[in-house]
Parts: sequence; structure tokens; C-alpha cells
Amino acid sequence: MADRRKQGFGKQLAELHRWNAWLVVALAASGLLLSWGAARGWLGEGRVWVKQLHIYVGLITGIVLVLYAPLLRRHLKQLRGRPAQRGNLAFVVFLLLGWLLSGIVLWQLRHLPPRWATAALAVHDLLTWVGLPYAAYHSVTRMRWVKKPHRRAVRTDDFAAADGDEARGAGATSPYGGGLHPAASPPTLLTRRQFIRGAVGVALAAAVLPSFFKWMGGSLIPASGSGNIAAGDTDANRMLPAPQPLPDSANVVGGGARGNFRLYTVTPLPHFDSDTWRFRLDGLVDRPATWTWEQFLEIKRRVQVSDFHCVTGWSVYDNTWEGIPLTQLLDAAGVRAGAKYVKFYSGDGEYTDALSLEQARMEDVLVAVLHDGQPIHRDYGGPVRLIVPGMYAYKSVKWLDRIELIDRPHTGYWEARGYDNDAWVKA
Ligand SMILES: Nc1nc2c(c(=O)[nH]1)N[C@H]1C(S)=C(S)[C@@H](COP(=O)(O)O)O[C@H]1N2
Ligand SMILES: [Mo]
Repeated sequence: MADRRKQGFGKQLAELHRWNAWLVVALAASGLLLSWGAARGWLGEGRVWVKQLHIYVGLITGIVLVLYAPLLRRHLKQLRGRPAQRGNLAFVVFLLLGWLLSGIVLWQLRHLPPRWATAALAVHDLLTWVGLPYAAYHSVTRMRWVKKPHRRAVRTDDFAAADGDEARGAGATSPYGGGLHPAASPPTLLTRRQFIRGAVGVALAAAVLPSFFKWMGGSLIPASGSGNIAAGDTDANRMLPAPQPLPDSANVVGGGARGNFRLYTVTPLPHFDSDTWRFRLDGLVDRPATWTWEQFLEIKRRVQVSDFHCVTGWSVYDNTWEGIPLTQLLDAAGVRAGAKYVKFYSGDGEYTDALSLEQARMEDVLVAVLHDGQPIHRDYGGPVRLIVPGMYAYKSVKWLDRIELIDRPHTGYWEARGYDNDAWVKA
């Protein structure tokens, strides 16, 4: 009678564990795909679907947690005297809750202040850095071949058996009951299991730690003045002469950007040379114009400090941008009466976006040439990129080389692939 109940409980746990494992696999795969910058171009519209999938699967994990909640007390009781198992359980529940809550904030970020998204993304990423290697270690070291040969035959539906002291040995193969060695083990320096565990742990650490520390340095602890978009010798662009910063820009009045840009592109990275680079302003204007680099550098610039928000949750605060206010360029060109929208073209030949004329005339919309006193690096849109601080950064076209005044709406690159045309950042 009591045995039946125990067996039912064990089955329930095993079922939840299996569901949870597969959900985590699906979340890891979709999440890594989403965070992989280079995949943006070939994913295209698929990115928006993968994101939806990631969100739905995440919410289902929430349901699994809710179903598990009433079993928690009994599960903990069952694990009494097994601190390693309890620790594992607590850590897994902590991971899942952390992922879920930060994920909900990221999912709803358009309705929340950007600082929330910044914090949620840091949590989501950190848990992923720690949680995925842990999950990989957890599943590999519990695979049957890692166990002692004589235990290979034991099946996971012995969860219930793990409840009874007499069955602890058998429970060793289950995710809830492992960790005990038979007293009769021959005295070896390292058991086969310890060795494999150690090897798996070392391999995972070697694979993950270098990029983890890189991420720590960049995203988790946004160092002031670390702005990663300054052009160094490694800039693939060859734009001569270099633009000379205004005093406010040279002094970095914003104090230095806080946070890191994530390199996004939907094409192979383009590069530019001042000999062939041209900037055009045309369409419904009285005086269409084409500038060479040298001519372009003669246009009066201004310095602005503003925050930069990507709709995927990361932000870079306090950027000191120097560039030409778009409205100044528009006035110089003489916008015709029929013009209603402004279309922006990237020199990558693929990316475009658009603003209404009214939006384009907002005073902080900038055709930027310098960031924190340095030429904008090729990777981050140099030599010239658009900056629209009031909107999510998919409006901030990189490698901007043409502005066209048009009379009907234009659907930009990401908007055509499912992003909202309304990109306003809620303050
Ligand atoms: N040409 C071009 N411009 C672009 C993009 C792009 O992929 N190609 N991505 C946009 C998005 S979604 C963001 S968040 C920012 C990222 O800028 P960064 O690569 O300098 O970090 O650029 C925007 N402008
Ligand atoms: Mo973005």
C-alpha cells in the first residue's frame, strides 16, 4: 500500500525530471541561437520565431515548476541525509526560477525601463554561463556508461525505491538518488566514476571559462570608459584623414560609455575606403548632394551624450557621440512638400530603416562619426552610423551612406522580419 504510493511519487518525479530536461535542452538550443550574433543574417525572420519558441518553452518550464511545487516538501524529505542531492535540487530550482523571472522581464522589456532589461539580461546570461555547463556535467556524469558496470542495469524508475534506505544503492542511478558508493569498492586511487567526472568537469571548464571571463569583463561589469568601439589599428576601414574630435568629444563629456555593444550585422562585415566612400542625400529634396569623405568631414558637427538600447535587452549608457544632427542635413538639402518619410541605407547593401519626417527631425537624431572621441570602428558601423536615442537600436543603421526622402512608408530590414515598426523606448 505505502509502497504503491512511493512508487507513484517516484514516477511523478521521474516524469517531471524528463520533461524538465528536454525543456532545458530546447531552451539552451534556441537561446544560444538567439544570442549568436553571426546567425542574425541567415536566421532573418526565423529569429523572431525562435524567440517566440524560446519564450513559450520558457513559460512551459514555469508550468513544470508549478506542478513540482507541491511535491517539493516530500522530495526534500526523501533526500534527507543526502546533502549533495539536496544541493543539486536547490541549485536547479534556483536556476530555473532565475531564468524564468529574468526571462519574463526580457520578454516584456518594451513595457519596462531599460535598466530592468539590463539587469535581467545580466542575470539571464550569468545563469546560462553557470547553468548550462552544470546541466551538461549533470547529464553526462549520470549517464549509464559513467556508472559502475554492475549498476548499468538499474533503471531510473527506481525513484520510489530511493525512498527506502534499503534501496539507496539502486537509487544511485537516478537523478535524485545518486552519489553512494558500495562499501565493497576495491581501494583504488580514483574510481572510474570519479575519473570520468573529473575529466568531464575539466573539459567543460576549459571550454567555457575563457569566454565566460571575456563576458564578465565586458557585460557584467560595465567599466566606465571601456567603450569597445574605438577604432584602433585593427579597423578594417581605411578612412583618411581621421575625423578630428570637437573639445567635448575629445574630453568625452559623457564620462565614457558604460556597457558593451554587441556586434550585430546581417551581412558579412563590409569595409570602406575614403577613396571610394560616398555619402548621398537625395529623393524629395531641392538640393540632392553627394559628399566625399573629406567633404563630409567639413560639415558642422555637434556632441551629444545618449544611451543606446537594443531590443534584445542590452544597453550602452552615456555614449558621447559626435556627428551631424539629421535635421541640419535635411534643412540644408531643402525637404520638398511631398516628403513624408526618411529612408536610411546601409553601405552593407542590405540593411535599411525609416523614420517619419517628424521623428527624423527630433533634435537628438544624429549622423554619427565619432564615439567617445574616437572614429567609430568598422565593426560598430563606422565610418558613419545613424543614432536614434529615443528608439531601439534597430533604427540606428550602421554603415549609413545614403538618406532618401520619400513620400510613403518604408518597411525596414527587421520590421519586414517581424520587429515592431514602433521602436520607442519607454522612459
Ligand atoms: N547595417 C546594419 N545596421 C544595424 C544592424 C545590422 O545588423 N546591420 N543591427 C541593428 C541593431 S538590431 C542593433 S541593436 C544595432 C547594434 O549595433 P552594434 O553592432 O554597433 O552593437 O545596430 C543596428 N543597426
Ligand atoms: Mo537590436
